[in-house]
Amino acid sequence: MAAHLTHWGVFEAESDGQRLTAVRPWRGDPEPTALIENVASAQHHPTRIDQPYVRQGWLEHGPGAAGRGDEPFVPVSWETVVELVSGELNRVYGEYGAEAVYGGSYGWSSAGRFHHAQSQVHRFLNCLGGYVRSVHSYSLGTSQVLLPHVIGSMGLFEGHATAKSVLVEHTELVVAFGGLSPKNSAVSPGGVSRHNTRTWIAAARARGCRFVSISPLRDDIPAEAAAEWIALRPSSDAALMLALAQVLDADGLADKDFLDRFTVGYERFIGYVRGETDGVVKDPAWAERITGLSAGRIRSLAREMAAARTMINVSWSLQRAEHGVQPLWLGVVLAAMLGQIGLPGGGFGHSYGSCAHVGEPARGQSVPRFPQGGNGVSTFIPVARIADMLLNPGEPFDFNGMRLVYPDIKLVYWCGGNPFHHHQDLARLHTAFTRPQTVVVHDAFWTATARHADVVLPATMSIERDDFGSGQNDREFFPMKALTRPHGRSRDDYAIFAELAEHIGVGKEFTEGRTVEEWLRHLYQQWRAGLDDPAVPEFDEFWDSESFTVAVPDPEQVLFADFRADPERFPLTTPSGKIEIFSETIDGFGYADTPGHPVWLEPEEWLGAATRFPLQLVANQPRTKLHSQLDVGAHSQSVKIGGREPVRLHPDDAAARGLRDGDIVRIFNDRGSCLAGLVVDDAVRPQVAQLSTGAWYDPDPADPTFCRHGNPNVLTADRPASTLSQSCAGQLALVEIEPYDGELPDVAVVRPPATVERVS
Ligand SMILES: Nc1nc2c(c(=O)[nH]1)N[C@H]1C(S)=C(S)[C@@H](COP(=O)(O)OP(=O)(O)OC[C@H]3O[C@@H](n4cnc5c(=O)[nH]c(N)nc54)[C@H](O)[C@@H]3O)O[C@H]1N2
Ligand SMILES: Nc1nc2c(c(=O)[nH]1)N[C@H]1C(S)=C(S)[C@@H](COP(=O)(O)OP(=O)(O)OC[C@H]3O[C@@H](n4cnc5c(=O)[nH]c(N)nc54)[C@H](O)[C@@H]3O)O[C@H]1N2
Ligand SMILES: [Mo]
Repeated sequence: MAAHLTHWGVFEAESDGQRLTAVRPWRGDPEPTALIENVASAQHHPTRIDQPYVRQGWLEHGPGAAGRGDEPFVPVSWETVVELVSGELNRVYGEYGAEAVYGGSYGWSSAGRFHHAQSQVHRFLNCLGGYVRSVHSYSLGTSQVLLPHVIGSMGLFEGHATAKSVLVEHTELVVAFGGLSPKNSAVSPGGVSRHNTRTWIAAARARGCRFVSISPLRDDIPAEAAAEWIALRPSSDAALMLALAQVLDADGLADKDFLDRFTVGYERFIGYVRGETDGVVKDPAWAERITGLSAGRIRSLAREMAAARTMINVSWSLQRAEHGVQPLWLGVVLAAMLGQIGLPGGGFGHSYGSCAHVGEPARGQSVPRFPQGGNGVSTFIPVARIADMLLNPGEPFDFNGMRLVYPDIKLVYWCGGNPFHHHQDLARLHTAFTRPQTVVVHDAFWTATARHADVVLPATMSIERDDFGSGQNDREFFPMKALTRPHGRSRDDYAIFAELAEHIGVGKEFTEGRTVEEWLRHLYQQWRAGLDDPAVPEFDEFWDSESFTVAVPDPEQVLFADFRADPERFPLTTPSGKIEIFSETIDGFGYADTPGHPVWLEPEEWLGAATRFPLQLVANQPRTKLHSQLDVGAHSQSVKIGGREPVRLHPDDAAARGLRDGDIVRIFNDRGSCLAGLVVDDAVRPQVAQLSTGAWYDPDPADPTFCRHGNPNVLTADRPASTLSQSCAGQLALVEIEPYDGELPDVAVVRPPATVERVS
């Protein structure tokens, strides 16, 4: 049995050289997840890409030929495809320069540090002169822009947070905006060795900690929390938080000493809360009308928060929505008003339920990475502006105090991501993808993105190659030996880029003359030499071991403890060195949708403004897979209804529409529609429909706005969360649901696309 690391956990498997014959969770994992079942069942699925393919029109008529996403593919040899891609790269770099190549290539790809797909494609494109890149993530695009202005750059995606073990010991009340989802903390970028969500929550509960989950879904927090469920209207958290602040202020419960010493701008903010600036007191009665919660409960909750050691947890989902800046910033402000930031178990968390690594104490050592080299192009976009960029070359736009211009992209290179899963308003993206002359995609599967490419290069899965890896903040660093040989004629991304680079004449720059094995050894030895720690084994010993346990210097870490102890010596990296409740910087940008302190702003799509589309769609992360990965795998397929993704609806809303459990329904709004299988469930707040992301986009050939499979991104708006962040707001949208009476179309995306033999 050999251990293997995935973003959703570690498994042990046997293999007959071609396929995994036995898969079971790694012995060390106390809370393994069923997501590991997707791997073996998907490996040789018919949607696995078995060899290189080129779109027929592109092959016959050259770059720019129409028909992308709609045409059959022609199987070609590796020799031919290397000729074609290197020739096309030479042409585009030669005619238009590196500024015409988009290589942002956002996506999670697979665990494993060396074969990390983004590192591979970025290094390759850097050898050719560079590429237009993307900044920030779909995960945390608002936070990554806002928090440096408000609390400083605190290694957010690295999960900088007070350790969960400290919460277990000290926290008396967890107020979890967006819950503490056990499905989300199954996952972490790079992998998770020991899942512990239920364990830490049960331990805290056993000690007497109370949990309040503020969320449209009851099961956004594990049963072990025995949580109070406060089912607010989605998108109204900012109003609730303002009312909590109002009660703290009116009752004299705000910690004045803390606010004076550690924050700036409180007076301007509290003037707004008191109604001094706009004549509206943001009290619980005001918030009741917006949130749908009782004013009495809002008032008592504020008092309970002030009376206890309270952790305010704001899930990442709240900032992946229109005006996502506001509840995030208000979470920090509330924690500052309670005066518990920097104390064990109190303060602000972001977010213990969003990924497994949050609240795992920081490692003493990083792990080796594949170097990407230098990018010769400085132009970039905020990651979620991909469609805007392709549709509006030369157009200016605002972002975080800058005025940027969209470049004119001729060639898109994607390796390790699935924009036709992750981006909003997929029909618009479909149009945007008609603009470049050429699209090259590497993937292991015929995802919708591969189907929107001109050249499709078949990548290996991580089980088919040698690597090593470790998740963010994870204590185990694993060798990852190949478990099987590659499927069909697929190749490692590294091997593909090495051959292309060789053909273009930059082979030496890309490979430095090393094979995969030599790179693993080299990167490891370089890393080990930098550590100067005799406890770290030599490469050969590491490679033959199950894993190496990395040191953790401060297992009981408390976020901002230093700052609280000595703010002069350990200032925050904000302009004032303090927590900015009012930001002169943001105020100075003059964005109407992001004033200098947090406020309540009504979104365009929320229940308070719902008319024709009376349901709030929650398009959250899927429970049975990671994003769109291995959607054809057994665990993901086990919850589909009639082959469609499940949508959950409250019994009252189902009854009002004459819908029953198991029905195939049509979900729609003005942007698009999709089919889904209905699950009637009172764990969903009335007026809410939950359809997770991840079903492979399966457009009707005549209508890209209609997905036959249930991808919610045909329904979401491609609207930035704010001008400040230009980030993804895909979590929420307004929709209606009706019975689907038509003849049920096939889900075609679970089969490979049409192919034709080469004509000439
Ligand atoms: N409506 C809505 N949309 C959302 C969100 C939401 O909350 N609501 N959430 C957003 C968030 S937070 C995220 S992070 C994104 C996720 O979006 P993505 O990260 O793009 O989604 P994945 O499905 O993980 O895509 C990874 C792709 O890489 C491929 N792959 C895996 N390993 C390799 C490899 O070694 N080489 C190559 N070449 N390919 C490989 C997989 O087959 C898969 O197709 O989605 C976003 N979209
Ligand atoms: N199983 C699994 N785990 C994952 C992933 C996956 O694809 N599958 N993806 C990973 C990635 S890339 C990321 S970025 C993280 C994302 O982590 P999160 O952003 O925290 O995850 P989501 O599931 O999108 O949202 C969490 C919950 O927020 C609630 N919510 C939505 N809108 C509102 C609102 O307006 N107010 C309140 N109070 N609650 C709201 C929803 O009920 C939802 O279930 O998850 C990671 N974990
Ligand atoms: Mo994410």
